[in-house]
Amino acid sequence: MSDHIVLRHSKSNASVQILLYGATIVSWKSPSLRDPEPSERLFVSATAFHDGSKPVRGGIPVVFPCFGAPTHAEHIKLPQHGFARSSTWSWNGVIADEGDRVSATLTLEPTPAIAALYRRPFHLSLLVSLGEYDLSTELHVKNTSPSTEYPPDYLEFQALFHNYFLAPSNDVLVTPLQNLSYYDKTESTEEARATAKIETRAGVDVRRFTDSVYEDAPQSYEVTWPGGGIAIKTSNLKDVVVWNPQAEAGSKMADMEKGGWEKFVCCEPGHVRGFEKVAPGLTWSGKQVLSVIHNARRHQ
Ligand code: TA6
Repeated sequence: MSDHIVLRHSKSNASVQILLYGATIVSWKSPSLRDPEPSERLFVSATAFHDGSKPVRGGIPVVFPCFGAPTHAEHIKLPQHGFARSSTWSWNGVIADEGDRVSATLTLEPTPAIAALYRRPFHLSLLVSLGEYDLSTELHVKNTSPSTEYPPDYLEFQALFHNYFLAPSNDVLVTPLQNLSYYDKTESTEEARATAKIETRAGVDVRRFTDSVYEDAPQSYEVTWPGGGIAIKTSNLKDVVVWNPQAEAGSKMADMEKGGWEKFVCCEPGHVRGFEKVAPGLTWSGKQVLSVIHNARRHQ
């Protein structure tokens, strides 16, 4: 069995490549109405690790069950951003081609390596679906606990799609985030990082080192730059993170190519403030639809 899946859209020749490692999408090539030749929409660092020693630096890593450094008692042994993006997922070998969409589903259950760090039973599935000009990813989290106790043996988790969009980072704007409450993780003290701010900008840029967690966001965003853009529509992902390390942080990352921070913006929908909780036998799902913006406005 190959270590990756390739989906190709027969009508637009769009394509997506998904690694079983981390269920990480490492390429999404899509045409637009203006340019019928598919072009890469995601950034992957040229110095990303591909040997399974650490998560791929780029593409669309899946963050589960914790975002950032773990804070929940059940997550305390886990690495930053949890284990989903550094575990090898399973694929049933099926590519579902429905004509207008082509999709594949990957699954993850506790492996010995996961169980050594995380004692909860769970079943994850990630549905990746490629359209003519869009790509959707949908994460299902099932609590497979057999418990019938009361109160229920809830599964508590965070989840996020850590999208790295290929874009000229210094010309990017993310909208609409104005008037939202957010937390600035670039602040130098824990107290400042834990203090909510209000976004005053109509369009958020990442010209400086940016690591902002917006809470209770509109679940519909546009990431645009002169002549390009991606629209994001989500369901059940109430928060969104905007990140670019710039040279300040990017130059210290072993798997970030030199100057890589000038080539991407991360706009990451998720549930990362507080924890989702799902009762035994039930399933939570969170979805994003990424669409190429065909007539991206030129910025003022
Ligand atoms: O999503 C933004 C963020 O949480 C940043 O704080 C930065 O750590 C980034 O994720 C990358 O994290 P990683 O563990 O992949 O180096």
